[in-house]
Amino acid sequence: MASSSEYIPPKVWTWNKSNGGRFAKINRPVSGPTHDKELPIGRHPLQLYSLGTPNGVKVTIMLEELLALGHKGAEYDAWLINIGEGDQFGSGFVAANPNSKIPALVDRSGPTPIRVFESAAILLYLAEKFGAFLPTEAGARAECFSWLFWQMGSAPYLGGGFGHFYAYAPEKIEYAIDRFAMEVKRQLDVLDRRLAQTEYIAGSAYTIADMAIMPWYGALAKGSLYGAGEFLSGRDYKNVLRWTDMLLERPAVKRGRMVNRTYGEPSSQLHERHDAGDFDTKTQDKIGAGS
Ligand SMILES: N[C@@H](CCC(=O)N[C@@H](CS)C(=O)NCC(=O)O)C(=O)O
Repeated sequence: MASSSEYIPPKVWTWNKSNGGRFAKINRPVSGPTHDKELPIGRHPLQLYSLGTPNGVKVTIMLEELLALGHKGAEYDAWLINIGEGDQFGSGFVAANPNSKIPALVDRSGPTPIRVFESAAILLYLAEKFGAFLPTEAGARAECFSWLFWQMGSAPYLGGGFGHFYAYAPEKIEYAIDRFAMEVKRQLDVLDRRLAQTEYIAGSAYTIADMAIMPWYGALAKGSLYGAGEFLSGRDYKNVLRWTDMLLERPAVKRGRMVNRTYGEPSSQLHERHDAGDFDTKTQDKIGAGS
């Protein structure tokens, strides 16, 4: 096995700011704000501060699904948080999420603003607030919780583990890629076997568990995450692909995936969403790339 030069950990770890990783500029061993910056507030009850990554689109899919069901209280402003530039370390964002990661939601519909962070917490908060996409029958509800939290526990192996070492680390370390490819393929197999039995991940109903899992594992199997579809033989996970394709056809999923998106076709990027009409008038192809 190819190995990188031998590393002997020192007695006490110290912060080497120039470790060369793709995120060296923003990764820090401490939390808290680095600068003063208030968050903007729009006119809708819900204020979302996010970016169109798999964790971000879970929430914009949910909001678009709620609006499609007719829940007017789910109207939202989606503000862009540029994590590459360190927006997540502004004082206003840290007040909304002390963990400095997108997505963060502030519900301003009541007398006191309510902040929610962690994508699954946001999905659950919205599902409970609007009584939607979360089964009420105990067994189905438990199944939905189980798969939702399966995603929260599993995705860091996919993103922070596999994705990091396969796509972003400054050198390709066989041991690390091997270890995480093995685990991520196992996770895909867990999903594939489940989806061989049920239409949606938690059973016969579409729930927040589907919204949480598809942007990560569906995208991975289809080859649109880390360019790793072929490497992980994504085509083998036929039930995952069947379910992903079904979800991607939903108009609300299509809209949700456009919000706060800063890559891909300009027509698929709606950097900020402040009105339902923005999908028709404010995508990057309409307002000019680079603006
Ligand atoms: N467990 C969190 C993970 C959120 C997360 O990792 N967000 C990433 C982008 S997908 C982020 O904001 N990274 C910025 C940073 O680490 O500084 C959730 O599900 O909300």
